[in-house]
Amino acid sequence: MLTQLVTADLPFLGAEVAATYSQARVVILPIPFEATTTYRRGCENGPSAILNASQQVEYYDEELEQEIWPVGIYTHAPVADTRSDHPVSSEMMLAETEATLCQLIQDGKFVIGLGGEHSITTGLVEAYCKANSEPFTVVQIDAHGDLRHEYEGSIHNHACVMRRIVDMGLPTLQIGIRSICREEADLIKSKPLAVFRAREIALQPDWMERALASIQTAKVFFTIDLDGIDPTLMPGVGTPEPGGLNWYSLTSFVRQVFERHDVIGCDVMELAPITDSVVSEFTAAKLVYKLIGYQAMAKGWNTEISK
Ligand SMILES: [Mn+2]
Repeated sequence: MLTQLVTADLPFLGAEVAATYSQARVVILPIPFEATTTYRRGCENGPSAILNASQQVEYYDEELEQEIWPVGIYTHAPVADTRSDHPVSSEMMLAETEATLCQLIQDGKFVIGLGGEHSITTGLVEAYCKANSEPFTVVQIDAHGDLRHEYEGSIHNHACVMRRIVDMGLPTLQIGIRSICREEADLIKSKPLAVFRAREIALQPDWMERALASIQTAKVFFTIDLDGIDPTLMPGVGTPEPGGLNWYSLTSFVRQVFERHDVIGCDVMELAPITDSVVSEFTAAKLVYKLIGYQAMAKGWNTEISK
């Protein structure tokens, strides 16, 4: 058997601007777990690729007109790592993810999870359920509904993650959907669930106002499956689908959610790097920096560089 070396990743943006854990407001949590992907494999390498690509992200955000890193960004060690020699089951991954996040929440950190396959989100959302007595909306950017009860014999398949969250009783908002099976279509109608299809996003300019208005809770958790983005911009995903959000629809929608709601946490999932192209991981890394920047603006965090 080939022993795969798991080398230590660089911190998000680079060691030069990394905060210590106690200083950090933001924690990047890599979860390089892959067990149930069904088409192109490789998402267990997603977090490392994003961290490496982040070394090339400009510190100054030209949209927000300031450097964001002084808010304090700490990169956690990977959890539920399927690249290691120890087998990690879906149940172990969920338990480890939830336990790690519970501690980070208790320490007052704003956490961005990096996947890894989308099933990880169940563990993250479980931790926020424990920490929040009031309900929050899970806003999902994705090409797929992920609403199957089970897939290929597992209820923890990545194609089932939003069904687990609907079963928790949390409100959801799905953005960019363009691939669902009959079971999912029936569930969307019968519940009914709030879904904005990719087609309507491309063709109806008022979609964003309507989507924002549909969020009924003050608190929001964001789960971003990178395949929600147009695959010409984001080819490095396991299950690409034609259509999808462009960069400006995505970032302006995300920014407005941060401005209008209390975003309690985020994840960026399913990056499966492509050899000889850095477009996908760089776009994902820039998106992560945007999430931090939008939260910094919304919360009024100090971005002054302390001397
Ligand atoms: Mn998904």
